[in-house]
Amino acid sequence: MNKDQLAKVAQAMVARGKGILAADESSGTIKKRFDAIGVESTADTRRDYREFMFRTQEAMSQYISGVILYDETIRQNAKDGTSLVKLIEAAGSLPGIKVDAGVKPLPNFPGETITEGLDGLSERMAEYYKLGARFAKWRAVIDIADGIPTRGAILANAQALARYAAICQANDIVPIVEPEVLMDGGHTLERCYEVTEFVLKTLYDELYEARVFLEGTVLKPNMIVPGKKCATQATPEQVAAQTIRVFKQTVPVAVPGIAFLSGGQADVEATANLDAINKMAKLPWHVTFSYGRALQAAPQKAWSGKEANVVAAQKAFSHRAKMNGLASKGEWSKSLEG
Ligand code: 5MM
Repeated sequence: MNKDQLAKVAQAMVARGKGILAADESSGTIKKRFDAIGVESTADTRRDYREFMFRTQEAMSQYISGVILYDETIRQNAKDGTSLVKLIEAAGSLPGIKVDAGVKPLPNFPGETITEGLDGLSERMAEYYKLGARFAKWRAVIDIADGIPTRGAILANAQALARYAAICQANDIVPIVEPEVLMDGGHTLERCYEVTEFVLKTLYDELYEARVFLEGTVLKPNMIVPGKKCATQATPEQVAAQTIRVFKQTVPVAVPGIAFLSGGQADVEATANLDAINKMAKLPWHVTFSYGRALQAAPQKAWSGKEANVVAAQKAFSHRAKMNGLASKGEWSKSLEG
C-alpha cells in the first residue's frame, strides 16, 4: 500500500471548491434516466451523453475533482477514438470506478439488503488501476421503515464496506465508502439522525477492525433529512445543524473529506443544504458533493438525446457544477441560480 499516494489522491478528490460527479449509473439505472427524457439507452447514447459531460471544460477543470464511472464507461472511447478516461484526465480530473455489484435481499432480514461484489475484487481492482482508476466506490443501502434497519443488516453492510476498502488500498486505489440511509418513506429528521449515527459508528468500528488507512479514504454519506413523505420537512439550517452534529459524533478527523450523495433531493435543494453546512461551522473535514442526480438532472433534460442541444446541456452541467463548487465553500446564494 502506497500511503502517500492514497492520501494525496483522497485530498485531491475533496480539493477546495471541487467535488465529485457520480456518473456510475448501472445499465438499469441509466435506462430509467433515459426513459424519462425519451432517449433509447444504447452503448452509443450512453457514450454520447457521458462524452459531452466529460468535454465540458469549465465544469470539469474548475469544479469536478473526480468522476465515478461504470465498468462499461471506463472501457469506452469517445466518438473520435479518445478514451473517456483520457478526456477526464485531460481536464485535470480523476477517473474513479464503481466496483460493487449492486444490492441483493439479505437472507433472514426481510426488507433489508446487502451489497455484493467482493468475490474477485482484488483482481478487478488491479485491472481498473491499469485502466486509469485512482479511486473506487461501493454503496451500501440502509432503508428506514417499520422494524428496520436492524443491527444485523447494518453490521453486515459495514463489514462488506470495510473489506472492500481494505482491498482498494492494497491496490493503491482510494475507497469512497458510501453508506446511504435512504430518504424514502415518512420518517422524521430525528429518526434519520438516529439511524445514520448508528450506521456511521458501526462503519468506523469496522474500518478500524479491517485496518483501513483513514487518511486514504473519502466518506460519501447522506445528509440528515426527513423522509420525503414526512409531513414536517426541514430548512437547510436544520439539515445543516443535525448533519454537522452527527459527523462530530462519529467521523474521525483523520478522514480528509466528506462528499455527500444527493439521494433524491432536488438539485437546488442539495446545493442549498451543502452550502448551509459549510456556512454553519468550520469543520475538520473538507465537506463537498459527490452528486449523481443533483448534478445531472438539468443537463439530462436539456440534452434529451439531441446533438443540437449539447451546448445548452453543457451550460446546464457547468452551472450546477459551479453552484455546488460554491456551496462546498459556503459561498453559494440563491440569487446566483438566475
Ligand atoms: C449515479 O448513481 C449511482 C449508481 O446507482 P446504481 O448502482 O443504482 O445504478 C449511485 O450509487 C450514486 O453514486 C449515489 O446514489 C449518489 O447519487 P445521488 O443521485 O444520490 O446523488
